[in-house]
Order: sequence, then structure tokens, then C-alpha cells
Amino acid sequence: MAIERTFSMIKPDATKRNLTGAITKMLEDAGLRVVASKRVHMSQREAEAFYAVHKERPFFGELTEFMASGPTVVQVLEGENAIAKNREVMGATNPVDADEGTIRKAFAQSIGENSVHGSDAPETAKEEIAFWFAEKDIVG
Ligand code: RTP
Ligand code: MG
Repeated sequence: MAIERTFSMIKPDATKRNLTGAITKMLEDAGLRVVASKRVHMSQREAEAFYAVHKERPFFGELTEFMASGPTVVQVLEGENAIAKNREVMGATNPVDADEGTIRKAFAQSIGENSVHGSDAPETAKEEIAFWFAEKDIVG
């Protein structure tokens, strides 16, 4: 399996509770390497653009308002099978369904305020990385 990159985001519920380090450690312990990272407080407009794929979903307003409600940490993760590995460490979207040992089991508060985001496929990983980072800011 070739080395792959994925996009990860630590959401406002987690930055608020000072969990950036704890979450990053779980990602690193799973074999993922942080090759770019920055803290951003996105605008409502940026949240709507980032989550445009969900714009017809009933939770779109709630989701984008939450994402613009406080700081997030956006990261590029690198490693073998990084997209799937990150999704595995994140756990299920709803913390009630998340497995023991996952980030969402440990920290998520609800299906909406679920602490982390991670790309779900190579194409979305590429788009989401490009949304937040210039190639020169990613140092592998
Ligand atoms: P993500 O995209 O954030 O990595 O999470 P995911 O694939 O597990 O979940 P997805 O279906 O893509 O939904 C994106 C985010 O929207 C919020 N959500 N709220 N209120 C609800 O029913 C609901 N459903 C989803 C979550 O914050 C989810 O991560
Ligand atoms: Mg998703």
C-alpha cells in the first residue's frame, strides 16, 4: 500500500475542551503523521463552502453554524492507507455507535458535535486538503 494523504479537522467542541493534543496523539499512535496543521476560526460562508456536498441535508444549517462557532484545527495526515486508517480511529459518526478506543467514543458529545472530521475517499481528500492548504505548506 502506497503512502497516502488525508484531511482531518478537530472540531470546535474539541478545541473548546482543549483536546487538540489528546486527539492528535490518538492519530499519531495509529501511525498517522501530521504533515500540515493550522488553527482556523472559519466563517459561516467558509463552512458552507467546505460542506457544500451536504447542502441538501436537513442538518446543513446546524452543521455549518457549529463549525463556524469556534476554532478548529485543520490538518493533513500522511501514512499507509491514511484515509481508511483515519476513519477507523475517528469511529462512527454518532458516538453512541462508536467503538471503544476511537476518538469519537472518547470525546464526541453528540452526532453533530462529534469532535473530528476526516475525508472519506481519495477524491474528497484531495479537494479538502486543497481547500485549506497550499502544496508548499505541506511538509512530508
Ligand atoms: P465527517 O464528514 O465529519 O468526517 O463525518 P462523517 O462522514 O462520519 O459524517 P457525514 O455523514 O459526512 O456528516 C458530516 C457531519 O455532519 C454532522 N451530522 N449531523 N444531526 C445529524 O443528524 C447529523 N448527521 C451528521 C456530523 O458532525 C458529521 O460529522
Ligand atoms: Mg463525511
